[in-house]
Order: sequence, then structure tokens, then C-alpha cells
Amino acid sequence: MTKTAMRGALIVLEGCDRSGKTTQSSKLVEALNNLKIPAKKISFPDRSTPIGSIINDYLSKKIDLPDKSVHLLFSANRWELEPEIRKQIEAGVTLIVDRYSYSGVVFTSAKQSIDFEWCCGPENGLPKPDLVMFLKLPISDIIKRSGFGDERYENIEFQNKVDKNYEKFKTDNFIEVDAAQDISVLTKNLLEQVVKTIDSVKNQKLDKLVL
Ligand code: 2DT
Repeated sequence: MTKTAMRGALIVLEGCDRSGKTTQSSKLVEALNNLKIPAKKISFPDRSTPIGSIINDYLSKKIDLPDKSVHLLFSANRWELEPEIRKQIEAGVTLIVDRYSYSGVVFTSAKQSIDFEWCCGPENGLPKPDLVMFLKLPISDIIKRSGFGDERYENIEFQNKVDKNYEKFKTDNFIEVDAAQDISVLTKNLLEQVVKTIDSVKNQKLDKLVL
């Protein structure tokens, strides 16, 4: 990266299952590209890698794994993409990330007897998102959305715990957005935040995550 080049932003969408993250991240990339802003989408877990394939087997209940071991696999799945994330951001590409370290921590720590602090450890040092948008939807709405119940973790009791755990992350660059809005209105509102962030971080260094 030359001294004058501007970096892209690292933007994360978080929320409970079926809150609309995947739809919105695709729509955001499309909207940014329409504005001639280079942007790409990535998703965690990335099920296309060897580690991601084990995670996929675990989520689809083909295999069982000890809780701490699967937590470390989710984290390793992010670390295996870390060089690519840095490369893209430095090349001026904005990345819209569907789930990140926050999902890692809130899901594992919703399990019994797994300490929140322990869950944060392996995430520290990853690229720090410039903005995290938490798509908030009442659990009663989430369970009505199609597909809920097919994979591991997709039950009301667990999603309630996950929802509560997200509260622990609400700091300055972690904002909550009402996900019950009309899809295109929601995209417009998210896009506004993303464009503002891209502009405000373009000359800043990409930080390291500390949870
Ligand atoms: P998707 O339905 O979004 O593919 O997520 N999960 C995800 C974790 O437990 N730890 C993590 O680090 C990540 C990224 C959340 C699949 C499920 O995997 C959970 C739901």
C-alpha cells in the first residue's frame, strides 16, 4: 500500500440466526458497488475451507465435538482468512462481514460452564472492525422466519441466551439497528452508516481487536 492509498473499511453484521444479516450483507455490497465503492462480502463460518468443512459437519449435526474445541475451530477459521482480510482492506476494498468474533463469543458462552473471558482470548489480535451493526429482532419474530430449527443452536432458549450475550459488546463502534424494518429501508439505513465509516477510517490504521 502506498502512503497515499486509502484503505477500505471492515464492517461486521451481527445478530441472532435469521435476523437478516446474510440478505443485508449482499445488498450492502451491491449498493456500494453501484456507488463505485469497491466492496466484497465474506461470511463466518467460511464453510469452504478444510476447517470450515468440519464446522459445517458440526453445525449440521453430522458430528459432535467438545465445546471448547469447536470454539477454537471457529476462531481458527477467522485466523485462516486474516491475511486475506488485511490484504483486501489495504488494497482499498471494504469488506462486509456476515458474523465475526462476536458470534464466536456469544454462541459459545451461551453454553453451560464456558467462561466469557476464555471465549474472547483466541479472537484478540484479529483485525478490529471499524463498525459492527447488530441487527436486533425480537426472538418471537425470529422463530417465525423460514428455516429456523434446521441447524444446531436454532432453538428459542439458546437464541435468547445469545441475544442477551450480545448486550456485553455494546460499545462505541457497536451499534444496534432495528431489523424489523422493511428490507430496502433497512439497507438504506445500514448503507448510510457504512458510507460514513468508510470515509472516516480511510486514512486510519486498521487496529487489532481486543475483546
Ligand atoms: P450461519 O447460520 O450464519 O452460517 O451461522 N457460530 C458462528 C458460532 O458458534 N461461532 C462463530 O464463531 C460463528 C461465526 C452461529 C452458523 C452458526 O454458527 C454459529 C450460527
